[in-house]
Amino acid sequence: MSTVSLRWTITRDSYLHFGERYLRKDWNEFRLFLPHRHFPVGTEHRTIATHATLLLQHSHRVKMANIAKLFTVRAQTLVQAAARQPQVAIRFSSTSANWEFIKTEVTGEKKNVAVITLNRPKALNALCNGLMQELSTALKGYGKDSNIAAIVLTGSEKAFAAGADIKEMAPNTYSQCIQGNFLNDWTEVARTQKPIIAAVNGYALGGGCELAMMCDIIYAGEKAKFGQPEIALGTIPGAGGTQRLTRVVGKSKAMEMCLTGNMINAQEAEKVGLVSKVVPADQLVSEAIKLGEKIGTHSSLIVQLCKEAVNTAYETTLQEGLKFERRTFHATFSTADRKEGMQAFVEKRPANFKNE
Ligand code: CO8
Repeated sequence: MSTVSLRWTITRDSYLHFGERYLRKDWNEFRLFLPHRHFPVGTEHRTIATHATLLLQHSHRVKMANIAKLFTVRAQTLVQAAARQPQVAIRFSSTSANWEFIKTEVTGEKKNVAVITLNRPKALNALCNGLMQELSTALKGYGKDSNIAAIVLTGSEKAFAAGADIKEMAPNTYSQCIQGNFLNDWTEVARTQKPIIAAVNGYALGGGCELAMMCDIIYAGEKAKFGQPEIALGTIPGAGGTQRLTRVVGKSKAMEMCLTGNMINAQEAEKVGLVSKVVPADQLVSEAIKLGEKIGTHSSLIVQLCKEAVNTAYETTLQEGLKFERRTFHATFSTADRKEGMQAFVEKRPANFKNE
């Protein structure tokens, strides 16, 4: 069947015009609602409208009638326009054009890999509060989106992130840090249930290195540099530099990095196990996307359990971890995907996972 393509972008202005009136949700919440959806040619606008309506209702329990008003007219226009472009797939998506400090896109052959790009080039992607809030919002959105199999987090060729924003942080006092629970909201990356891959080109320093370590897998470009230079600023790492780094590279290397502030290059980072692969800088993001796509060929339910089991290795003793792993392994036998995976092997065909 031939397919048609159309990207429907809801801009902030059009949302303010329709959405706030009917949905009474603010723009930041709304823009994460509509993940990328595909509709075959000939899909009636009513179907699309209903689909969007259900999605919204499911996400935010708002009144069906109100949402329907918003979508019926839009969907009609969408289908008419799609019929005039008989080549590509209909893409029904919300825009992310209003981010200030990040860029987001959904990519990969099956459109199931989200790429979040830190985008403060003038400050080498220094992690200011605004950037961390946007990152957190984007991650929560992709975390809830069942179409997304994996997330890639990247920066620019010069810097993944040069650390927390020193200029923003400098005036903080001890009591403000304590009372405001500084950095408490900065760990969404470590909380997300979806697999997340850091694609690090250039500097990953301080909070930048810590952010990469919160991800599940780190790929590095050939010129990447990792370091915990906080000591030179009269402070110490605050989001895992003394903890995650030590667990990954061992005490001696972690001490050396944290006490001197010296950086290590990509090749050394691979040698000590901080990164799993070093690739040419210009291929880094596409390699990370390929990795996300490969993960996306498996059952997302089982991927989630597997991620949890590996993470448990960091949190518990070996015996407790082994017990958790065994029980989780047993639990997979209650899933349809375990049954399908083994059946497919026996029948010598690819598995058709349903994520159930
Ligand atoms: N914060 C604020 N601005 C920064 C930062 C930063 N971390 N890093 C770079 N910039 C700014 C510079 O001030 C400069 O801006 P301007 O042009 O306005 O002066 C611009 O980015 C370009 O930087 P440079 O001119 O210094 O570029 P160079 O190529 O000469 O040097 C370096 C690149 C080596 C990366 C250098 O910029 C540098 O040393 N940066 C600071 C690195 C650092 O100390 N990082 C640790 C910060 S503390 C921290 O991260 C605490 C962790 C808290 C937890 C976070 C949880 C996620």
